[in-house]
Amino acid sequence: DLGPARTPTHPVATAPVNGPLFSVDGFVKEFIHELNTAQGVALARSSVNDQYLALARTVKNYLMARWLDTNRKTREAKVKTVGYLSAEYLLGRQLGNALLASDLNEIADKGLELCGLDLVTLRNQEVEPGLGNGGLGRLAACFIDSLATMNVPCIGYGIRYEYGIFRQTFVDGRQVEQPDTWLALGSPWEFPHPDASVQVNFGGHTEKYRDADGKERTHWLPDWNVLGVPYNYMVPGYLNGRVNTLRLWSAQATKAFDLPTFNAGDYAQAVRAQTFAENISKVLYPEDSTPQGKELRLQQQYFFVACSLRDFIDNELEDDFDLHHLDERIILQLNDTHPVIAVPELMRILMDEKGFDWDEAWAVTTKCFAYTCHTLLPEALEVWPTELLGRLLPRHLEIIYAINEQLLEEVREAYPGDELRARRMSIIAEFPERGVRMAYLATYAATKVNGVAALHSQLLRDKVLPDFSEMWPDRFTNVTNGVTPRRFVKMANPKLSELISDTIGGGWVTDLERLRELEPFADDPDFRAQFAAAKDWNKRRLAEVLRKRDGIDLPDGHLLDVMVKRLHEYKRQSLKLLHVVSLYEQVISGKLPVDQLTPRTVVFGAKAAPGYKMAKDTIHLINRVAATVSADPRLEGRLKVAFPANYNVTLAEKLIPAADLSEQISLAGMEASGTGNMKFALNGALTIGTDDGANVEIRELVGDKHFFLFGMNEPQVAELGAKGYNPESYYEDNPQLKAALDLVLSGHFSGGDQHLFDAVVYNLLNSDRFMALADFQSYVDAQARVEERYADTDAWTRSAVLNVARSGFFSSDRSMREYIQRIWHTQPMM
Ligand code: 9GP
Repeated sequence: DLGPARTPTHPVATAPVNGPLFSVDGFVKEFIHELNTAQGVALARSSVNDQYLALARTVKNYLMARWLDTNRKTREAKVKTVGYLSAEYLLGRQLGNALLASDLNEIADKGLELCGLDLVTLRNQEVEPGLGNGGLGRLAACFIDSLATMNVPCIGYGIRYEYGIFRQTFVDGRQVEQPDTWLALGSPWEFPHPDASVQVNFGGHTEKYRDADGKERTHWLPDWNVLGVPYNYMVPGYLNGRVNTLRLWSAQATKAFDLPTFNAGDYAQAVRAQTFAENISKVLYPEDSTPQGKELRLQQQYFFVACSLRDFIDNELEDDFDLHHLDERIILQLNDTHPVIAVPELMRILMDEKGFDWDEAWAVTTKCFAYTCHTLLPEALEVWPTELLGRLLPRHLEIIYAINEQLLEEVREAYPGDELRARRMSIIAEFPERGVRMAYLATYAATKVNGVAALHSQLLRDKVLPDFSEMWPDRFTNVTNGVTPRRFVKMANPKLSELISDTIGGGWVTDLERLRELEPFADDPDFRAQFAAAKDWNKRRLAEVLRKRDGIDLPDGHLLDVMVKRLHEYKRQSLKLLHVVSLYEQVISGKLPVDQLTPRTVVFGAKAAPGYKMAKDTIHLINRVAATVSADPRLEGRLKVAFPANYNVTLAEKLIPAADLSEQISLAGMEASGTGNMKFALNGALTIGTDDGANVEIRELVGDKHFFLFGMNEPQVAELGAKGYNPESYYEDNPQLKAALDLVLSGHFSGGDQHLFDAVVYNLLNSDRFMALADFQSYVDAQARVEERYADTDAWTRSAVLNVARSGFFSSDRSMREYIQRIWHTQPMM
């Protein structure tokens, strides 16, 4: 008996209990059973890991019936499904979310207590699946959470990397990467289905032949293949009984691949072959926003989309389904260009395997895809060399050429004589080498193309794809990103959640705009006091985490100033660092009396791509500054810099709720959206930020007075770039900036070594592609306004409350609603 499915808007406290697990006794029985049978240990002899695994399985068992039920109902209803194609899912820990979604927290807590165990300890045992780099992968995880909660059929398709994003450690302040062995202690959340494996082909050549009707057809004769093994994960909706599926593919060698070698007696070579095949899903590429055009990465991309399309067509549709109507059953969302090879793959399936002619296949394909672009950095838009693509996927390259011919024909027809335009719009780039512009291919094939914040979508139209948006203006749209309030408020910030629910009821968890009802309470001193108390509690919790995890002491009573995101020059961690160095320099040189310094702790969290030297040098410099500043007695403990290693979702869930100030300081026009910015605002931090990405919308919504804006806007950046930007002139003209940079150059942070940080400093002085020096003074001025507001506790808390109350727009539920209405045209199931 599944019991009645509850509507998500019900407050948790009044929810009826249902099912056998919904009693403490039932829960304990199941837990002990799992411990005994799956782990093979008695409670008295079990390790924390045994206990965690048994608990995870207990919760999973509870969700299991709902999952099967969801699958059955969805299949029977034959409704349209969202096929979210993403190379990354940055899931974060699963247990807490599963407990929340199934309303088992209290029962688990009590049940474990009866066993003499502590839920928090068991939760902390989980190693998060870090199958993503940053914002793009985390967004995918938020989106699938929202779709499940909104009762919308969705299958998330991706790759089960054996090693996710590397574990960052610091050695003498420098980043050292360690492999992320997230599977080592067991992976209770996944269901492998080797029986449902899919074969994926690579290499070889194509041949033409005539079919029975005399039509010319093409045949791909690949020369190697691998198996894709699906691993299913549950994606539970919040208190609604729906459990969607995330299907991640793992690569294995096929028999065909290694048997001939093995039979020939070369055992070692056969094993090497196996390793070669399994390499495909071995490791997540750690580049964020700037992909490396590596062969293995293209293999990964094709591997997972080929598996996913095959899986959907063969396993999710009825045997006799007419693929001419494929768009009635699936919309494939391309998360950035990584899965775009799915476009020629679907064409290939329809033409070469299902006998469609070109026009039929194209008509279906163009209805089945939509494309989201997540970047503006030109170097982040993937272009695959035709040499590589043709070697790995010869049939796909032929199809891409044919698609391009058709595109160019359309362009020439629409703009006769404009050969330059045709060349600009060609999917095939000629320089610096012949390559396939995956963003153009996606744009041409998709029903809709969207950016991820209003400004970004505008710039996408105007600067990245201007010819396409001129030719097909209706194809372009914007959906501003969002984040799931379940994980990032309800779960991460229990005290604030309690206060909100006590004040306006629990409906906000699935209807985040209701946070607006908090607005009047910004003027209620009692409410403000409780709000501030929740923030203090979060700070104490963070202090405990950082002490245990990193040996970092977080001082009491400081403004907690947080910059957490990937280390990238465009995000400008160097600008934040210059501000810190400048404050420090002013105190030690006597320009600023130490008692006039606002007590402040600056926390950085950032991983750098292992091959990104400037980013790694910046990390090194931050760590050196942190060590020097935090230890200097002249600051009397009023300024501290902390850089906990290995920032990840788990740490974010502790850091973000504790923050007072959110640093969103990218050069305007560079950050597509940002999603950290939303999480901070929703947790009552005030933002200091540029007019970039979703900051623009955050500021509009929370109000100018409650957001610290600084720096050039995008047109000003463009103008300065066009005029010729000379960073050194800012250094020469601004004594405060000069003093800060000179202090770095003096060797003060590097034990007297005056050249250790030359690369960072001279890059700023001579090139500064992201114009940190140009925005320095404006940033420092805005920080002064921050300090002024912070000194007035009531005014600060009032602004913080208003940030929460006015940020309901940034729920990923709202993003999903917009995708559904404007892009996917799918329906929630009743
Ligand atoms: O850099 C963007 C970030 O601004 C955005 O919030 C995120 C989700 O849309 O995507 C990031 N883009 C990438 O990681 C690569 O395009």
